[in-house]
Amino acid sequence: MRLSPRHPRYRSLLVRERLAEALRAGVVVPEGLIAHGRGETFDYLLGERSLPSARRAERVAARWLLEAQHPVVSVNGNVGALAAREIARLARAVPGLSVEVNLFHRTGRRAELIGERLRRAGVRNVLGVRPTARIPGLPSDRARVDRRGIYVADVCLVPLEDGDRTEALRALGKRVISIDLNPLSRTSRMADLPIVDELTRALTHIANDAARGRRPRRRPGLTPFDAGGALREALQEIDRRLLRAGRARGR
Ligand code: PTJ
Repeated sequence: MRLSPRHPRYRSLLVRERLAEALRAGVVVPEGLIAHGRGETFDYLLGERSLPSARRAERVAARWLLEAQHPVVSVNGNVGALAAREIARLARAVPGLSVEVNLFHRTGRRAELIGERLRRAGVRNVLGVRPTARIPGLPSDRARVDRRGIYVADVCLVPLEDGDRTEALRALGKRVISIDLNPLSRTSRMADLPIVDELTRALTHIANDAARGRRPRRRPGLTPFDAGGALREALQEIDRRLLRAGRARGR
C-alpha cells in the first residue's frame, strides 16, 4: 500500500504497515497487532508525546542499566519488528547489556527470525534464541530464558510485557523496568520502574541518556525511583486531557 506523508496519521499508518509486514514475515503474532492497538489508544490519550514524568523515568532507567551488574533487555515480536535499531543503539550505549529474545507465543522459527532482525540491526550477541534455563513459577513460554541473560540478570528492561513475568522476575529479586503505554496494566503496576511512553521514543531516550552517562565506579545500589508517583502523573495527564476535551465539547 502507498501511504501519503500528507495523511494526518501518516506515522501511525507507517507503524501499522511495518507491523502488518512483520506479521506476514512471521515475526509478529496476530495478538501483537491487538496489543499495538491498545498501546495506540493510550498514546492518543497521553497526547502522543513523552510526558515529563516519562522522561524522568527514562533518565533513571539509563542510570539503572549503567549501575547494574548484569543488565538485560528482553525482546518480543513487536519489539523486534518496531525497534530493532533502537535496541542496537541501546546495546552500544550500555556496556555489558545483554539482548535476549523472549517470547510469549514461542516457536523456534519466530525466535530465529527475531534474532536475525536484531543482528541485521547491529546487535552483536543475541541471547534466547535457544533457551538454556527456566524461570520458576511461570507457566508460559516466557519462562524459557538464557542462562547468561535473564536468568542471571539483576536489572531487566521489559518492553511490552505481560504482568505474570514481571511478577515472576520480581519474585526472583530482579529489578524490573517496564515500557508500557498503559499506566493501568499489571506490568506498569508491578514494575520497579514503569516507563509510560511509546516503545521507540522510550528506547531512544534511554540510549541517549545512557550514552551521556558514565558507568559508576563503585556500586552503591540503584538510584531511587518513585514508581507510584510516575504512574499517578500519567493518569493525571489522561484525566486532564479528557476533562479539557469534555469542556471544549460542552461549549
Ligand atoms: O511476541 P510475543 O509472542 O512475545 O507476544 C507479544 C505480545 C505483545 C503479543 C504479548 O506480550 C502480549 O500479549 O502483550 P499484552 O499483555 O497485550 O501487553 C502489551 C502492552 O504493551 C499493552 O499494555 C499495550 O498498551 C502496550 N503497548 C503496545 N504497543 C506499545 C505499547 N507500549 C509502548 N509502546 C508501544 N508501541
